Amino acid sequence: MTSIPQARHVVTEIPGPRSLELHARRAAAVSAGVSSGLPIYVERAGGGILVDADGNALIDFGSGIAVTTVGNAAPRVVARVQEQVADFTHTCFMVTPYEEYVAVCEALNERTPGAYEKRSALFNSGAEAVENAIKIARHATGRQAIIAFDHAYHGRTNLTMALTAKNMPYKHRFGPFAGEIYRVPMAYPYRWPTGPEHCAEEAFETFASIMHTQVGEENTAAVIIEPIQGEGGFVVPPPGWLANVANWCQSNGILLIADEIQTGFCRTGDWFACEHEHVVPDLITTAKGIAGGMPLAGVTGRADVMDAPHAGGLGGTYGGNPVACAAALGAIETMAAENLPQRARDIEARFVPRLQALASKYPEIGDIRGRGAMIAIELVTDGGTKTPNPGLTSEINKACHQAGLVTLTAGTYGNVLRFLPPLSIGDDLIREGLDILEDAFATTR
Ligand code: PLZ
Repeated sequence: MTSIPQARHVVTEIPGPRSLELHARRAAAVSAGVSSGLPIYVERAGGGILVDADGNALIDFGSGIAVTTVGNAAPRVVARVQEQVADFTHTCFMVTPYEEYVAVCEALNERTPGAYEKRSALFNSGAEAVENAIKIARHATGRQAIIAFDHAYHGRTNLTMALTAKNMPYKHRFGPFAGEIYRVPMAYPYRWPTGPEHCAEEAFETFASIMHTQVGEENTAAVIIEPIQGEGGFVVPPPGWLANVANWCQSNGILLIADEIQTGFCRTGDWFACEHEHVVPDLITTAKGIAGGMPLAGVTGRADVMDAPHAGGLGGTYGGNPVACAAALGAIETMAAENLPQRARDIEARFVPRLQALASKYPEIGDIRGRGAMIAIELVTDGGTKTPNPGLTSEINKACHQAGLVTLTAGTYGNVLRFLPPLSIGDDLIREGLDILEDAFATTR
């Protein structure tokens, strides 16, 4: 348990004077290209609370974008990190290896979907994991084309910008982008033109047709997909669609890469979101929740695919840093010991009825979706036209911040309010956070 009192406590304006001071200092030191959604400067965090430099205690519905799934400074993570950091901090696994890296790969191979023999490799960030999954897929298949979906988010490096769909803020003026990336429609039930009931079938047909006529199955190395889209707005594809895509990939010798960087590690109520659909990808990318906040990422997959690149073809100075690996072992142990998949499902059960009640009052809530502790509402001007309402989304988001609740937005149209609480948050804080959201609607609208 964390020593931080699990209670919201707002003592200044948000952000308060000390945070504003730090923010001014930052403007003179930090690139303006790096921005913060809620510039309170954090000093401590744990359970479901962030404490800022002014002594405000805010409820955390963001987990640092789905990272502190086990909670901030989770005891098992802290203990392992402290021990490791005192033993040694770095040798470079490519120079002189160590056990912690191997143990994290073993845990990944064991926990990820797929009964086949697996291998893993470790990296520093989600984007780096995606880059490496693509490298491995191209090497293993001898093919070049990579397929990504509308609304996809896979990172900010050059190759992953090419995979990411949204221009602002991710791609604008940062091109040219990597080649041999093709985009296909996402099965987005709420916005499917002929209605959600036709989404699964028509989206799959369009996908298969584009693949055949514009790309060529035999040119395609891999299809990469977030089983539930994250930055794109928590888009949950209709049941069966992902399985159809997976089967189609398999029959065409195309690898399926599941990007579970945001959905993975208990976030959606199972260890991995693919499991809900009984889909077994060939490769899976993980990061975020894997290491309780320390930077670590992985690519896990079929042994024959993962072993395809020549020795020395994969790597990096810091990939699988021993301190980050120790943190991952502590985080994974916490997830299993505390049955965090179940906790994520409990959290869903606490959120959804409250959001439904809110939606019955406010027609601007067009859709409620997500799984586990990855839930969102999509805001529109009205339920009929479904015109995105980014203005209201931003106002509600700000009103929550002012009241001491950390919320995040998402979505291609900036009109999705998303909730990603740490799984260590208590029910009282969830209730209070949802009260704040309710007040935000009452006062903003
Ligand atoms: N794949 C599915 O969600 C990171 C990005 C925030 P990195 N999402 C948060 C931002 O604005 O930069 C993400 C993801 C999925 C890949 C990534 C990339 O992970 O660790 O941020 O590189």
